[in-house]
Amino acid sequence: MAQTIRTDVAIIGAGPAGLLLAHLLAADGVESVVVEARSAEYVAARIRAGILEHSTVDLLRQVGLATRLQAEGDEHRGIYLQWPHERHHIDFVDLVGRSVWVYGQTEVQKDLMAAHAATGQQIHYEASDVALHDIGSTSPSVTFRGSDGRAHRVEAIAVAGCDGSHGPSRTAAPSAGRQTWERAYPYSWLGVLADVAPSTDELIYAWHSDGFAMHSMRSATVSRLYLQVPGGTSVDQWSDDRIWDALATRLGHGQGGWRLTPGPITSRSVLPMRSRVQAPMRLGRLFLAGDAAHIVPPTGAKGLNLAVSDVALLAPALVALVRHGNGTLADAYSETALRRVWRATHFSWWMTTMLHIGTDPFDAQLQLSQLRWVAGSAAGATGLAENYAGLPIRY
Ligand code: RFL
Ligand code: PHB
Repeated sequence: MAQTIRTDVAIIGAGPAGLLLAHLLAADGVESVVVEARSAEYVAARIRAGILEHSTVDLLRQVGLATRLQAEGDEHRGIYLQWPHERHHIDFVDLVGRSVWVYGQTEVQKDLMAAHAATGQQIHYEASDVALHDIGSTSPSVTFRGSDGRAHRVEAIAVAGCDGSHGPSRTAAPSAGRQTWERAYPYSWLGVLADVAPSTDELIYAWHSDGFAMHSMRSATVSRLYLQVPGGTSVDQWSDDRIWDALATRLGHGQGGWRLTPGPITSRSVLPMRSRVQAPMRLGRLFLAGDAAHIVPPTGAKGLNLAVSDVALLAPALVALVRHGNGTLADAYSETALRRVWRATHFSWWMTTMLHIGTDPFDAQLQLSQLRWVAGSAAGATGLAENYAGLPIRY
């Protein structure tokens, strides 16, 4: 016999979308139970995104989750956009009056886990066989096997699918009721973390004929760097020396006196690049948020920020539904969220295709022309700044 748990909202996935949703719901007196496939240690240690846009930081501040972010994060005015022999600063604060923050997703995740533990609400890590039931009815449920091997059933008023691109939520509804748009890119990113002070004060996005490169950071002593590599690349093909040599070439070591300081690499991984949007984001009493509904390539730094903006729209909709039986915001959720999702999807595709090298030399000339226009014209630079620093949550 499954052990039955009754709650207001069953949340699948304890990533940023799931845990932030639990936090926002708890602040309005709505109870939730979170079900997560991985262990707490694994979830807390995953290395992923690094940039928080303006509206994400505002929201985290409003809900009391920004204490460590403000003490340990780093506020940036903009980014550098470069191609061989030219580096241009795009100053978001001057252009659109908004900044971004460098604060790793790992840190956001730890803050969310600490806040969740403080509310005393239920969370089940290391859950297996997670399945959704009756999402078309007004009494949906989620079943799973707990880490102790026992069967559980969470009965709720609504289910939030925050379980990323490989979780069960996005395919829980009949395929006839949903539509998916996808774009696979023929390249990946090789990402490394290195124990060395960043060689730049703000992020560098570099176009180079050998392939795109990016210099990001996590702290005053930890750098995060990326290289465009062909799809299907294995990390074993890249020694530390090969990585630092490629970064030096593509990022312009020696140009205008700029130096890239190498250091010990502590982690490396290959990240495939794709775009995917699924609609609608609401299927009966199942609401999708974050990577469960959409994936963007990381070039626009939007994945984590979109997870946050989805949840900022979803939380008040679920509060109205659960506490007052009012479905107006819930009915509008998918359409409202998708407007912002498509804007970020276009921006991420645009940054990706402007900066990554393909096979066509004509495309390369168009990319350089586009980069010169973006960096050299107030209209071009403002478009990039407005999208990168982030649009309002209700876009
Ligand atoms: P998450 O963070 O993937 O969290 C989903 C959670 O659901 C759990 N889960 C399940 N739980 C229960 N039952 C199941 N059957 C489940 N299956 C999965 C997972 O274990 C996980 O804890 O999604 P969320 O919350 O929507 O947040 C989205 C962001 O994490 C994501 O958009 C970004 O991190 C994207 N991303 C990056 N973005 C950047 O801007 N820069 C980066 O460098 C960057 N690196 C990355 C990334 C995403 C990655 N993934 C998802 C493959 C690197 C990776 C590896
Ligand atoms: C990162 O620091 O991991 C990062 C920053 C900006 C991006 C992608 C990744 O566009």
